[in-house]
Amino acid sequence: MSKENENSGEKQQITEKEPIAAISTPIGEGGIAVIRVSGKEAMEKVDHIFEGGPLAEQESHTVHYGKIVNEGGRVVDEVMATVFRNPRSYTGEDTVEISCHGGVLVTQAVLETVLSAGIRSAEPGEFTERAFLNGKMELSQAEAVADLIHAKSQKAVDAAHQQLEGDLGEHIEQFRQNIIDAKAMVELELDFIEEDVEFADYEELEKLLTDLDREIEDLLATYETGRLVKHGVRTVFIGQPNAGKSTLLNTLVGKDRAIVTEIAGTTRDTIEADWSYEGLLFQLTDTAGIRDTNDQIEQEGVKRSQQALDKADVVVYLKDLSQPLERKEREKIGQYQKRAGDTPFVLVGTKKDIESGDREERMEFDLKISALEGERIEDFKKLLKERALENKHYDASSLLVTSSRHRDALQKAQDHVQSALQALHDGMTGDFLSIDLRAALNELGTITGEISNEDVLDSIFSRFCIGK
Ligand SMILES: Nc1nc2c(ncn2[C@@H]2O[C@H](COP(=O)(O)OP(=O)(O)OP(=O)(O)O)[C@@H](O)[C@H]2O)c(=O)[nH]1
Ligand SMILES: [Mg+2]
Repeated sequence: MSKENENSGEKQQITEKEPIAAISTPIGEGGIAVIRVSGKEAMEKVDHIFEGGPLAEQESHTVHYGKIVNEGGRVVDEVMATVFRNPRSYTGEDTVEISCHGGVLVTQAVLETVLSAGIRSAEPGEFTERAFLNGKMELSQAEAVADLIHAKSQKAVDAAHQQLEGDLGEHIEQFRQNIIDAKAMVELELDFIEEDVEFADYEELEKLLTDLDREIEDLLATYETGRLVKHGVRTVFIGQPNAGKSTLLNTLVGKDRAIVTEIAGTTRDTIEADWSYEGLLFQLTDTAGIRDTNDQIEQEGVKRSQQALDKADVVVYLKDLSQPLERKEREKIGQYQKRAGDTPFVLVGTKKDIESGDREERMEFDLKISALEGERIEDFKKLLKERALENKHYDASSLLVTSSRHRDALQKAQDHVQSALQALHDGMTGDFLSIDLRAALNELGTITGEISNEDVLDSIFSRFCIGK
């Protein structure tokens, strides 16, 4: 899909590069497949192999029926070709989108014919990279395109949309403007400096920097939630063998993802499954029941359980209620709880349907469930979400920072703002403040792409699929 720039009237510096082409729809059988061609003389090049043109003489945003014909004069496919003229295209360049029949071989044949017209294959994300370089979108918006494609939950889609619409970019732009104002105040002062350092607008400058520090802090604070929304909440089920971990995982995902038997020690390796609840993605990890064992495979499984634990966003300990709680297990639970530290820890009693009254040790459970009977499973889902998001900013409508790259840049920008503030308090001269303010500006500029280098761009665009 090509997004026409609504503000095509505004000044844009479009650089048209050599034409590139790629299949932009997923490879497989489908009603239609789209091959995108973008770059200098895209229409003219396609005209070499398109019967039904010339596309080069057509208006922007018009669709034309025709045939793709190869060098030997054979008709490869009947297609519809849509013309987008510079600058009113996704990339900003002249673009042709060829809709052909959606078979694997026919699509490939159309692409090969297009390539034979002196057009090269596009690299992953190259269309979007050109859109960025042509000022069609800023860098954080381009990254949002990738996030949108990779999104696995509704919340992740929402967060990507928000970033795509430029909400993050607007925030950053406002921070930059504030820093530019602060710089102006500092530099104005420099002109008058004699021996005493004094800023005419000391209080105003102090307030500006203090507010900025707080606002960056507020935005940074959304990252914890943003990360969960984008990548999912890593939820690890642990407990003794036979506790019902695999049964619970299967119940949540609605299929027999993990093998369940009455034999203790059934699960040997960690098993992962994605599960969405109220728009939030959970990456569930079922683990091998933890116990002392001489079995080599099981030992390795237990080791992996421990590793999964260390990466968890939420730990769920399952205790089989049909078995007495022994002191040893009770101590173990305490150790896990301690090891989890700040990570939310949920203690769940399982097999409530066959709970035995007989108990050596008493323990407070967060919840008692029966996965087999479906008892209190809804409560369990609610509890999981609640605990995953506790102490986190979670306002579905507010802007979330979801990328670690953005988080790092914001963090560095904030450090510089804080050290400028410190310099101000310490009575340092304006040039000290200026250095920090300039550094903060640079950091913020890397988010929107005003400041970028090839390595950063390469690593961002290589996450895209070919054809985007
Ligand atoms: N009555 C009852 N039985 C259950 C319940 N949940 C699980 N079970 C049974 O308990 C046994 C063990 O269940 P699993 O889900 O394999 O337990 P696990 O914790 O994954 O066990 P390991 O993989 O060996 O660590 C199976 O026979 C299940 O059918 C429940 O809610 N009620
Ligand atoms: Mg299991």
